Amino acid sequence: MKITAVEAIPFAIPYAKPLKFASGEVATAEHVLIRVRTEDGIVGVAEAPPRPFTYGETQAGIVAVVESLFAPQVTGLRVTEREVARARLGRTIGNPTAKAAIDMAMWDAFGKTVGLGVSELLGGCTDRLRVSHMLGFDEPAAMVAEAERMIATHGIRTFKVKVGRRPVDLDIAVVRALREAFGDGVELYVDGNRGWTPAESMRAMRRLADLDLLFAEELCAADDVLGRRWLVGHLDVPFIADESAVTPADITREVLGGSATAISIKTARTGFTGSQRAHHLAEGLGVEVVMGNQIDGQLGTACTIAFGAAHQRTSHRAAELSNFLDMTDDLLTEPLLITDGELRVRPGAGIGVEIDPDKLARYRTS
Ligand code: MUC
Ligand code: MG
Repeated sequence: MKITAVEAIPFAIPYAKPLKFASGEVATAEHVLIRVRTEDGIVGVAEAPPRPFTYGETQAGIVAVVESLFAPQVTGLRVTEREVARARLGRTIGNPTAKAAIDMAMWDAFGKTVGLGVSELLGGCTDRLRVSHMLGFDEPAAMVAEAERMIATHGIRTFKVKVGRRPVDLDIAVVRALREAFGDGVELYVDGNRGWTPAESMRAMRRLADLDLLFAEELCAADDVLGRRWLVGHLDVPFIADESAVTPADITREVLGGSATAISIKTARTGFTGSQRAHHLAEGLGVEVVMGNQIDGQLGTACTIAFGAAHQRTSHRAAELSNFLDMTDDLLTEPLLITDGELRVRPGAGIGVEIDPDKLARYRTS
């Protein structure tokens, strides 16, 4: 069970359709594959997606921090010593997706070592999740057409609509067009990625009040402390803290301070070990959880489904599991398949995926 090596391999896979949102844009999945090797010949895998506009990480930075700091701190540990790894990596500030990927690769190696799936090791609540699809910025007709395609091809009926543009009318037109096109047949919520001020957010939400939204997410900056509390206090839908509440301390501060009433758990930034802490905290605080997507590839998505399906609170709502559909290719030997609007936990030990060596050779950048 002892870890003998931790590798960080950068790769780049273009998107067929870039995702645009208020804080940035992703046109190529320039991610880092993390491999944890053990003395028994087991290889645990996970992917780290750099999101400079959210966490300050870059692809080169993730490779550098893993190779220079994290790999030496983790090598020699048993794959079960996740708390020791967490404490050691925690001495370095930031770098959430680099740390999370090492944690998840250790869990994958642990599951493969004992011959059990990570999802059952974490809690085994269900074997599938409903899928929510993220609609990036575009014209109303194009966003309706994309939703139509998702319904027809994958059976997806929950949509997170990216908002946060100025003037707010641009986004209001989109949400209204989606509701008019699909009626009660779809679930809709909005994510502003901090694009609006609290006052703009309030105005927009008032104008969307008749559209039966499930949630509003991160419409404005949490740093606008009083403005955000004022907004959240006036909304009649749960307000999801996403990038403003990554750590358990962030979640406690945002929820108890009245600046959030639900949270997004993203395994890409908190791994399985940190996501367990966020989940248990959400249960204790009595707030809803949505399994979020860090614009993950299929490997990251397999991690999200493993965690989300493990608990009742994370499997209740549709989970954001579909960003990989817009990539031109991926690294897995067997692609993930969304059918009837659901994605199933991968069978098999660990996370249940294998990396295709030919695809890795094609897409690795060093
Ligand atoms: C999301 O839920 O916000 C876009 C930026 C980010 O950090 O994550 C994505 C999706
Ligand atoms: Mg978000």
